[in-house]
Amino acid sequence: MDNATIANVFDELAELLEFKGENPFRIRAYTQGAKAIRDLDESVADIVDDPDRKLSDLAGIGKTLAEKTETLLKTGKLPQLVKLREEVPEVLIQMARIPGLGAKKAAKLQKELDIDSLADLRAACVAGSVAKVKGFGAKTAEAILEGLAIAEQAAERIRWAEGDALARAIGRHMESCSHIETMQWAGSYRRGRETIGDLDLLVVASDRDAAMDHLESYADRSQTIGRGDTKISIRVGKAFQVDMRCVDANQFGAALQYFTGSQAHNVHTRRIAKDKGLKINEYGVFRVDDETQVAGETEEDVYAAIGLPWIAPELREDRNEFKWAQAGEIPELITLDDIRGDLHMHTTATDGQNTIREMADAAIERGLKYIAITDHSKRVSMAMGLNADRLREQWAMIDEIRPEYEGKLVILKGIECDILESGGMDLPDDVLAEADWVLASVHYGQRQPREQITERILGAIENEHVDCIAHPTGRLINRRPPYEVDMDAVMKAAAANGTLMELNANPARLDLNDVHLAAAKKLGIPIVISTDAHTVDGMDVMQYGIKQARRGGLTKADVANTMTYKQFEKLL
Ligand code: DGT
Ligand code: CA
Ligand code: CA
Ligand code: ZN
Repeated sequence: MDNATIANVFDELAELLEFKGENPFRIRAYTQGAKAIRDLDESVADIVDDPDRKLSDLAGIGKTLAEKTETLLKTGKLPQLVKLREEVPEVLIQMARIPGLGAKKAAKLQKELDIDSLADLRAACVAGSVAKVKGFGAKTAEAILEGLAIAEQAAERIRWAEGDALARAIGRHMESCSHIETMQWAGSYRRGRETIGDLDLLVVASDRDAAMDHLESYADRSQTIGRGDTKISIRVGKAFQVDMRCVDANQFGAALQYFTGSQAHNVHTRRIAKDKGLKINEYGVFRVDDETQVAGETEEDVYAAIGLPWIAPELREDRNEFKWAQAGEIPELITLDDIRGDLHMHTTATDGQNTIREMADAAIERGLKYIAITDHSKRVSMAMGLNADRLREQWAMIDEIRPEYEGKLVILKGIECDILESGGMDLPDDVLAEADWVLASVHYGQRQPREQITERILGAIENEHVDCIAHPTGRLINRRPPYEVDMDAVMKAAAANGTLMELNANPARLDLNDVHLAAAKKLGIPIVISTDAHTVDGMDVMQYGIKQARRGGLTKADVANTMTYKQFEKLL
């Protein structure tokens, strides 16, 4: 059982206990434990197996949680959770989240009307049966309907790249407001989380009302949720929320630090401040004894006041950043400028839309020094995947083109070879042996049991011709969960075999994720950040991969395609 699965169990437990009105401290112990386990860059199962280590020695994991984890690992389930699930049906939890409903009312409705799903609830509201339940009435039924719509939409977090496009559009609009002196995005968007719940904008304005009016004049605004003296929340498009806060210039750094979060990071900064006799909040850093402000104008000042160097927003999740900061060892995170090669892209030979030459020219335009052409192998029949003959034809073509790019760009003969459902590679070893660069990926049989998928990937890692595992978990953000795979085993094998692992920069994939990347780094596995471009423009997604890499704490040295081609050739 991997860390994420264990963490999910504790989150669910917390949610159910919350519904039952349990002691909040107990609930918090579970959610904190879940976070600690999810963020951990080594396998919990390994720690439990290690006779020299104790799970409860880890920060955030108490004795109870450690015991439950062991039960979970040994038996695959938690009796407490099984019981709670029987007591509290899933639909009740969903109903309780609807604005205006709450646990008690939800339970009453569910029982009296025998509601099995939110769709049932909607139907019951529309049919008028909710209004007839004692203590409800037509008004309440209407409010529930409204709440349902919001709950459905609010549950949707958008991908970072979408949030980025939106933030840029709103940013351009706000720039034309002459009353705004300083403007900066905060929140999960600034931290580069893979999904964004809402956007948080901070401004210093000479006229706050005018600044808020200006936001309200944004063309795609659909609703103003609330507006006060310093804060306004609007919805743009169908439902996405944008918050804007106006702050004083001498508090801007403190507000930026506070609203960038994460909450867990902020809780930790407050604790550090307290130990130093200081208080830190959205207005500044203050001495506790006489309330004098000691910092607030810039973020650097805020961190310096509590004895820390500035911490990059991508690291602010209360994972390792405080340990690093206190030791003076904050990694110098990778930037887009560090990238010299792109080792995953498709052409018209399969499902790409541009030719080898077009991709090569686009790579040069983007300052790259080497690329690998990695079209699909034959198993991907929908994309006209290449068999050995067609692949060799493509390679002959690359041989022909290469002289044109001499001194400008190295074009590697690559392949994205499928790992077959039955195990083994889609192309014979003698073909793979001729390639400069072999990616192995799982596209089919993604619903196989964990052992089977893991075995398939381990087989690919052990194949001496495979250089890198592409999009290792197969997840599509907001669309498809990762396939079941023992990532600990995969990473250990990759480390042992010198196989590289991909961070696929496609904003829908971002695969490996941030926690996996930190784990890979710890094992010394070189990461390759690739665009998997299917068009010339597809090469522009590299930036999203860089964001994710930064969240994983990766530096230039951790990423293979930052090397010069000479160094990279040596690594291969
Ligand atoms: P999101 O919007 O769900 O993607 O995630 P965030 O991190 O942007 O969260 P959001 O928009 O609710 O709040 C922005 C930041 O403001 C958050 O990361 C930390 C800070 N913040 C908001 N509410 C609280 C709070 O109740 N306590 C503390 N300590 N910080 C808060
Ligand atoms: Ca937010
Ligand atoms: Ca917010
Ligand atoms: Zn691909």
